[in-house]
Amino acid sequence: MNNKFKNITYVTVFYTVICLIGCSNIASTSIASNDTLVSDTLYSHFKELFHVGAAINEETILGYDSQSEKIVTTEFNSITPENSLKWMFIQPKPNEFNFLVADKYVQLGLDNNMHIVGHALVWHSQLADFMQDIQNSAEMNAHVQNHVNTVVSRYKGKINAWDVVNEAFNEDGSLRESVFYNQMGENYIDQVFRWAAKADPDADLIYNDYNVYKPLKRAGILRLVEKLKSNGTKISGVGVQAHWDLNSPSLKEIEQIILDIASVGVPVSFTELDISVLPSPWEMVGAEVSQNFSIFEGDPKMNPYPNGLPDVIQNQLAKRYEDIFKLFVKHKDKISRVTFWGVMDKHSWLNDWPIKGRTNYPLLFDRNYQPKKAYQTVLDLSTTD
Ligand code: 9MR
Repeated sequence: MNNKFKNITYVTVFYTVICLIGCSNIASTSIASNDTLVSDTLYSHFKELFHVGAAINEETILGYDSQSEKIVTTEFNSITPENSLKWMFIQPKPNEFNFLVADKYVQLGLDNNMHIVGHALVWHSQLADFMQDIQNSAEMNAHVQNHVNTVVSRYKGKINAWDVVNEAFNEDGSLRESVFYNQMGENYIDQVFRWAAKADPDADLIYNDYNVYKPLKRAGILRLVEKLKSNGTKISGVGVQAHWDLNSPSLKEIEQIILDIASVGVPVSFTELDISVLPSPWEMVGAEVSQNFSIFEGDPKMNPYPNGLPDVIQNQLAKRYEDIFKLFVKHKDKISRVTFWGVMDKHSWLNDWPIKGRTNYPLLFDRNYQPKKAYQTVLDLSTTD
């Protein structure tokens, strides 16, 4: 039996229990008296349009968080490893690979017939220490080629899409002077995509970044796509991270992202969607300040909802998700995947960034693994425009 059908039974029991405990803010579809209603989960609702995924943490991958795992396997048909496939964990020392958690991650996806994402092959952050010290181009090339080839080959035919290069651009659309850029030269992205394509010709190969709503940065990314395509280098799509908040970027800006990426002939994946509801320190101190916001730690003004999200903000969050998903539905022909950056609010990275120790509410499931109003709003959307 297809695992997704088995999961309909699990989700019936799961939401019955949850609703008996008391879920005030979700509509009658959650009352598990009717399998067809309960089986309308996020991924099944949008199944004909695009994949719906979640980034999962190590606890979920290793089976230490069964409630999270249940949500992942019933609500989503795609997964991304939040941290477990990053270079510092996979290859902490030269040619010493550790695939323990990564293997379990891939197995979880295979067991549940999911679209499996690999994140991220080449990224200046969460890189192994030894890579930071390399001062020689040939050595850098050899390590990057070895990493890409070893990791992609291991999961050939299993990992469906790779974030091949992550966050390579500055905000002005120029290339970031990362260790890769400095040692391998400005064509390093093309080279890395070629190595990835050679290791698994069937995998989708994505370039992934944040702040893609900013025109200059987006222009740099679009130039890259066009350059790779004109060189005959495979690139399958642009990943738009989508770490957004209640007001920014505007719907118009989001729509422009979709239109512009589609105009260079590749689909968009929203790879890391979450909506912060907390005040932004950038608004308080201006854009030029360094990103160390420790002065705000413990400041109640910057952490206004430590004991729960007021209904008025819960409603704003639901409306924001509704508006965003309406756009996604409108442009379904240009979008291949929408992935949330996490499963439930408790584990979101946004509780600790850009200010540590806050209580944020960016996802569709709350701290008690219950669906929020935004969840229901998204599920209630028509999938035809
Ligand atoms: O969610 C990840 C968090 O647990 C890590 O501490 C952090 C380290 O940089 O990375 C987070 O994930 C990032 C992703 O890999 C790339 N895009 C930005 C994400 C949020 O920082």
